[in-house]
Amino acid sequence: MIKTVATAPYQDQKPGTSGLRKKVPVFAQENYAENFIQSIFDSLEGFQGKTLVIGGDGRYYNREVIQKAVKMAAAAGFGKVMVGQGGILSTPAASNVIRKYGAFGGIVLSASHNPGGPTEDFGIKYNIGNGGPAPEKITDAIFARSKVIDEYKIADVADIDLDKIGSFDLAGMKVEVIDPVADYAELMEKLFDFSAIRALIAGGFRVAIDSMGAVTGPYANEIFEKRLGAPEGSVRNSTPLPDFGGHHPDPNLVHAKELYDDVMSPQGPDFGAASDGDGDRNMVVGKDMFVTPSDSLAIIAANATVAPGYAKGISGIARSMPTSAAADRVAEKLGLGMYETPTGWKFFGNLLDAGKVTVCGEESFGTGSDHVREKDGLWAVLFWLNIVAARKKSVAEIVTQHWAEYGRNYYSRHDYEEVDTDAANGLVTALREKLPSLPGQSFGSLKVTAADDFAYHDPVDGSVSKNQGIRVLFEGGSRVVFRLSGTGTSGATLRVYVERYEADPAKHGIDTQEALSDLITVADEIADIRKRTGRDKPSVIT
Ligand code: VG1
Ligand code: CO
Repeated sequence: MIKTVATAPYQDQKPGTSGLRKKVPVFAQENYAENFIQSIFDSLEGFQGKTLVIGGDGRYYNREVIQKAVKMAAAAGFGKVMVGQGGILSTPAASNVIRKYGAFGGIVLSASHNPGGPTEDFGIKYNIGNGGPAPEKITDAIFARSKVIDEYKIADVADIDLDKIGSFDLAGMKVEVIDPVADYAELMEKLFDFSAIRALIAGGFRVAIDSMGAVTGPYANEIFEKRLGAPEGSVRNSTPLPDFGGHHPDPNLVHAKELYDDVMSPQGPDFGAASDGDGDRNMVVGKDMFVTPSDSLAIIAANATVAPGYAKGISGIARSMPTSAAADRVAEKLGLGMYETPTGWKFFGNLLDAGKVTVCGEESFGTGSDHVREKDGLWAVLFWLNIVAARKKSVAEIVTQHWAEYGRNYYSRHDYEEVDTDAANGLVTALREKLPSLPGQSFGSLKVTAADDFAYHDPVDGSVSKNQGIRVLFEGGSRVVFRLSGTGTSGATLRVYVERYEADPAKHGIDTQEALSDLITVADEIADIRKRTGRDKPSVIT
C-alpha cells in the first residue's frame, strides 16, 4: 500500500521568514508539494509511531495538499495524524493542538496574509514539538534536502473524509479529524476573564470583529458571539473562503480600512479588530484610536496582570528588532528582561521555552505569549477586551495614558512591494557598504550615532543569525531600519521602519507621518530608495 515515487528536485524550496511560500501554479507543479513534505520528513528524526498535526487556513489548494500530507505521513511511519475538520486549523490553534496532545510536530498550510486563489499564494510550514515554527537549523536542513531529493513515499489509498469528525485507520496509521475550534476556545477561556468581558458587552460595549473571509471566522463566532454574548453579526466575513473573497486577508489600515472607518464613524462600534489569513495577526482599533502593534505589545505587557492567565506577572518581553522600543520602556520600569530578536516568530521559541519571556510581539500586527508558540490574533483581541473591561476605560484613554507615563514611540512602516529583485539587492548592498561611514554624519538636525547590520546571538542555544536588517540609529533614540521581506512571492519587497521617541505628552497628538517626516526623508537619502526602486512613494504605509 506504500508507494515509492521517483522525483526530481526543485532548487527554489528555501523556507523564508515563515515557511515556504509560492504561487499556487508553482506548488501545483509535478511533485512540488510532495518533494517539500518529504524533505521535511527526511530532515527529522525519531517520529516513528508519533503524532503529526496537520491543518491550514482554508485557502485554495489547502485540501489537496492536506490529502497528500496525510498519506505521506502514513508512509513515513507516523503513528497518528490529527487534522482539523475541513482541513482547518488557525496557526495559533495548530500550535496549541501540538502542545496539548504532545505531538511530535505539525504541518501548517498557509501563506498567512497573502491573497489566495488559483493564481495567488500558498505555503507550507513545519512546526516542532513545542508548537512553534522550526528553527533555522531545521529549515536549512529541509532546504538542503529539497535540492537533492530523488524519491518520496506515499500511501496509495483513497482520499480521506476531511469533513467528518472521528477517527479511522489509514494504511496502519490512525487519523483523527478534530474540531478545530474547541481546544483553542477552551484555552482562551482559561487565560482571560470571560465573565468581565461578557459583562462589558452586555453593558452595551459594541465590538466588531472582521475575520476577513479567512480562518478565524469559526473561532471568532464561537468565542465572541457564543461564549461572550456579542450580538449576532458582530463577527464579519466569518466564512473561510478559498480566495478570502478576493481580498488581502491582512489586518492593517490599508486592507481592513472598512472596519477602521466604521469604528471611527460616530455611530460605529466602540471596538474593532481584524485577523489575517491564518489567524496569527491582529489589528486593534478603538474609537478615535488605532493601536499600533508596537504599542499594543507594550500596553499588554504593562497591563498583563489584569488577565487571570497572567495574574502572577510576566517574566520578560521579547520583540523583533524592527518593532518599536515602546515595550523596552515597560520592561525597564517593571525590572524585566527585554530581548530583541530577528523578524519572524521562530526566534521567540527558545526564549519562551526557557521561561525568559512571557509576551512577544512584532510590528507586523503580531502579538503572543507563552500560551502557544505562535503569534495569536484573537488572543491579542481578547487581551485588549480584558484590559478595557478591567480598567473600565476606553482604548483611547488606555493608550494616551500609557504614552503620558512612558512617552510615545511614533512608528510607521513603509513597504515598497514587487520591486525588481536586482534593484532591491543592489540597494541593500550599497547600504551595507555605507554603514561604516554613517556614524557621526548629520542629516539636517539628525545625527547618526550608530549603524549596523543586525546579528542575533540566541542566548539559549548560542546560534547566530546574521544580516537580519540594517539599522541606522540617531541621537535621541530615533531610528530607521531597512530589510527585505522574506514572505513575498513576486519580486522583492523593501521594508523601511521609522521610529521616533517623544517624551513630552504635549507633543503626543501629532499625525504619525508628520511626526516622522524628517526621518522618512533621511531614509530615502541614505538608501537612495526613489532612484534605486524607481518608486516615488511606498505601496503600503502602516
Ligand atoms: C512578515 C513580517 C514578520 C512576520 C512574517 C510572518 O515577514 O514582517 O514580522 O513574522 O511576515 O507573518 P517579512 O519577512 O515579509 O517581513 V505571517 O502572519 O505572514 O505568518
Ligand atoms: Co499570519
